[in-house]
Amino acid sequence: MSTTQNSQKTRWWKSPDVKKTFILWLIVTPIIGYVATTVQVRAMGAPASEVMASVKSLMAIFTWAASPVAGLVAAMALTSLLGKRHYGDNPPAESEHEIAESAKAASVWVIVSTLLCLFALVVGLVVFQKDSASLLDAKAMNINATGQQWVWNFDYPDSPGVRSAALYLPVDKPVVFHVTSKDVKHSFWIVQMGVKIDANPGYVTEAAVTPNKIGVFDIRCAELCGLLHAYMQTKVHVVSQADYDAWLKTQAALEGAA
Ligand SMILES: [Cu+2]
Repeated sequence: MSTTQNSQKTRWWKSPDVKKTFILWLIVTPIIGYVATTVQVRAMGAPASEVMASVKSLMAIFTWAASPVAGLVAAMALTSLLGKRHYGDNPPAESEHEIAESAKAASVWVIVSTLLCLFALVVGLVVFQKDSASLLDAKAMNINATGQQWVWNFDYPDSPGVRSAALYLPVDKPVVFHVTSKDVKHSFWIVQMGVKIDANPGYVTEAAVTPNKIGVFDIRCAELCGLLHAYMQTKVHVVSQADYDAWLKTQAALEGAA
């Protein structure tokens, strides 16, 4: 049964190459999904807020949702690279490319892509919504975060006069960041808390989070802002409420003495 000679009668999905691709797709998809999810989720580190935990599971869901697409591309590449040899002066007949003109194949592709995009949009919006819920929390504390080439400074409007280069936050308390910049565009990023928002000169942007783990976490700039952009980083110390109050008192005393 040769596909070259009887290609008009042999439907594309019955071709041996398509069957081979399909079987490879079934094998490759779970491998890609598992490896990509494991590597990616490990690389993201342990979350220090509920938002970051949601972002992590969202990334895992998106990776699994994308793995059949990546799997199909890999399966087609493997079939072509391993199965096909140089054709020389005898390229396959045009009719072998029937799949390229198949309305059915195109429809399936468009519908599946649309569903995947809609799925990503809806699930993403749900997490995004959760992300910004603390912005409306009346009990939330306020922090002014100001970026400038190439440092971050933090002011504590609830304790006037207190300013620090490393951020201090009490655990389990919602906090709203009012973010701005003194010079160029920066991006305020608390890596393990899933907070990342632009810091624009002459403009205040807001982001909210509730740190839920005591520890020291990373703050970085996530917008290329000049020569020392890569070094524009500091730490956030998440401490107990008692430790936070003690730290504020010390800072206020230092401000008073200065
Ligand atoms: Cu930067």
